[in-house]
Amino acid sequence: ESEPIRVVVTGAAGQIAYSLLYMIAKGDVFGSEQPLILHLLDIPPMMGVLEGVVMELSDCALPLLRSVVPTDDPVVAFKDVAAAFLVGAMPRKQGMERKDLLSANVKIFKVQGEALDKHAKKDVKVLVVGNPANTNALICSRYAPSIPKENFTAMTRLDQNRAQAQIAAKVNVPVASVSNVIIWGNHSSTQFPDASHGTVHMAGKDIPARDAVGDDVWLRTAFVETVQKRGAAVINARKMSSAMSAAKAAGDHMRDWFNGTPPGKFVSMGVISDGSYGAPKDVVFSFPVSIKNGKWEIVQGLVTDDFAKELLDVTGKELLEERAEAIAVIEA
Ligand code: NAX
Repeated sequence: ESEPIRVVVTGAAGQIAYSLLYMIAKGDVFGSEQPLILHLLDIPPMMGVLEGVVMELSDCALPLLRSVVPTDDPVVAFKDVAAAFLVGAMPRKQGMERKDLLSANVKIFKVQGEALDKHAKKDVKVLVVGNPANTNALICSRYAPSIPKENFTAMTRLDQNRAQAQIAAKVNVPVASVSNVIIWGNHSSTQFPDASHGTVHMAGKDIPARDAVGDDVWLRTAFVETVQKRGAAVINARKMSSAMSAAKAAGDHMRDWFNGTPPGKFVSMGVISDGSYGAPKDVVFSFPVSIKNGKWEIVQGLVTDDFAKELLDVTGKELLEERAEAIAVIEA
């Protein structure tokens, strides 16, 4: 039997973690053969709530879960971890813009970057969920110089899943029939959900999503806006931000990073930009990636038209602004 791996979830007393911890602990992410030790980090006022989460994990009687380490100390939380889900942050409230969150949250990710640098495994895979996710991932990586930059990623998988669900509903196929829909740029309202390289599996073969949808105007307007504003729509309806779907997406992201993507298929992840597709360099930008042996590569050679170039430019500019604001906050 394999040795247990250590996995940390921050914000472990929060609502995303409440769904995510169960998924991880039952084997949905690292596989049904991989035993786990879960490290749960939250802040001191949440330790009582966290104790309840620990009780419930125990009461789930999950065979893969070998032990649970609840803590408010980043040193304990990040010790020897192979995977880190950085969920903990101040969540966006109704009517709040993501920018308002930036100053509060980048400081958290500086501290956690430093702790990862000192205590985590050097090949730790880090997924930042807490917003502003892309910029938090960038800051975290900067304060963890002994860990490769490629190991810090930000979650845009929820946006991808939302986009693929919209296409599936439009075409009336099961969601698993839709692939290769791309989220470009920032996990924010400037993101560009792009179905122009997507495929839909119908009648035994993959056909272009554009042909399956048969409505380019919809793909450039209502589709884009619905995906961009889906987070806000969920908040308006539920009075709380997306949690079940965010947890599912975080599990999808990490599972694919560890296990790889099938030939010809790609997924979207916020990764350190090398300037591909005209994106600014050295920001965490969501690109289509294919994954093999635990390493992602940006999919090259996709043709982007003027409409796409314009939207890529807008979201890239926002990431440059966020980076400048984040650095100003940290250096103040
Ligand atoms: P909750 O407020 O339910 O939980 C957050 C938890 O983080 C709380 O228990 C809080 O005490 C804890 N926390 C705060 N500071 C911490 C620190 N320094 N160290 C450890 N824990 C800390 O929020 P939840 O709904 O779970 O959302 C968490 C984050 O995910 C938010 O930033 C939210 O904006 C972000 N989201 C990101 C998404 C994405 O696609 N990238 C989508 C869903 C979600 O909106």
